[in-house]
Amino acid sequence: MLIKIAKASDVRSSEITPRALFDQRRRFLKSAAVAGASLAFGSIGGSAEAAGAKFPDLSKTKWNAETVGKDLTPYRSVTGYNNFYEFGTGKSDPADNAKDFVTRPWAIKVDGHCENPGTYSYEDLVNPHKLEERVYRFRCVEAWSMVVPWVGIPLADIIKRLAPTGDAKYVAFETLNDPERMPGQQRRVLQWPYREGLRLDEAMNPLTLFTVGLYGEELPNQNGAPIRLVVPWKYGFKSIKSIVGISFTDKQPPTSWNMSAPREYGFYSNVNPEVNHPRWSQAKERNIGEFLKKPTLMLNGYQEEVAAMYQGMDMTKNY
Ligand SMILES: Nc1nc2c(c(=O)[nH]1)N[C@H]1C(S)=C(S)[C@@H](COP(=O)(O)O)O[C@H]1N2
Ligand SMILES: [Mo]
Repeated sequence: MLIKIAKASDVRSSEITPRALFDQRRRFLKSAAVAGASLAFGSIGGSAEAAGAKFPDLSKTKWNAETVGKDLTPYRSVTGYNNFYEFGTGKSDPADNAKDFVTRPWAIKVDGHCENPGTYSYEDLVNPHKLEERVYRFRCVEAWSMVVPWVGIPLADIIKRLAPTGDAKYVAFETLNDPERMPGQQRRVLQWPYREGLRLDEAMNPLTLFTVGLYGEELPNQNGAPIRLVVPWKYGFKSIKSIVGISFTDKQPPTSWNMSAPREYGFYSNVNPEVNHPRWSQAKERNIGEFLKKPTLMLNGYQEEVAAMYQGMDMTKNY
């Protein structure tokens, strides 16, 4: 009797675990990097895979799928269920409406209290040989979560190059403001541009990632291409997408969600199961793609790395 051995290509994608898919993509990307030039024309598999070839030597970190101890959220969920109001307020709007968003050339203006202000290109800031892969839990304020292998550089490395002066206490970030290219900005659901900010020590914390990719590929537009933050102990909205401005300030900068609903969203927005949102509980979360809810962890499980920054602070007042 013949035993049919399924080839990877025979397995329906719904049967592939995120982890297996990840390894499979990895192998593909490795061979893609070797294939090199042909990819420049997008002849194999389309632009997402071709872009992946730009990350030839991602370094592994202590934050990996094994140490995080959770199944990765499938690629299609991470890239198909998004908040990116510049491209619409529905969860599938960003994937639909950001398809043609052009992210090269890309410039980031740096100003405020630092020694190296100026306008930097994507290439100035992102050295492809310095990129790391970090599997982080990510918790949205709307009580869904995911586990994602991000690709980036510690924000601290970027900030050190920009050399903040003694007056710099906070870092403010801004997203592109261009209603022609970001159609969601034609409605004033938020005051544009989208703004976020961190205290300088939070920005310099080793966890804070200046992020350019996920699952070994360049960030899909709906996930904040070409550069976004990932601040994994804070609610998702702190992880600002498509950054065009970095400013070192002496005062706490205004942030979009705090401006829009100050009672609901504070400046800190640390993940905290003990402080409920005025309209819903924050005690539990649902990993997108999973059925059962699970308890939310204090600081999203990153206490060891970040709790010291908040010692003596009343986290219920500084929510
Ligand atoms: N510029 C900008 N950044 C943004 C948002 C946004 O609407 N605009 N949404 C935030 C919210 S609420 C979340 S939960 C995360 C979602 O990131 P993801 O789509 O990659 O999962 O992006 C954050 N960054
Ligand atoms: Mo969010």
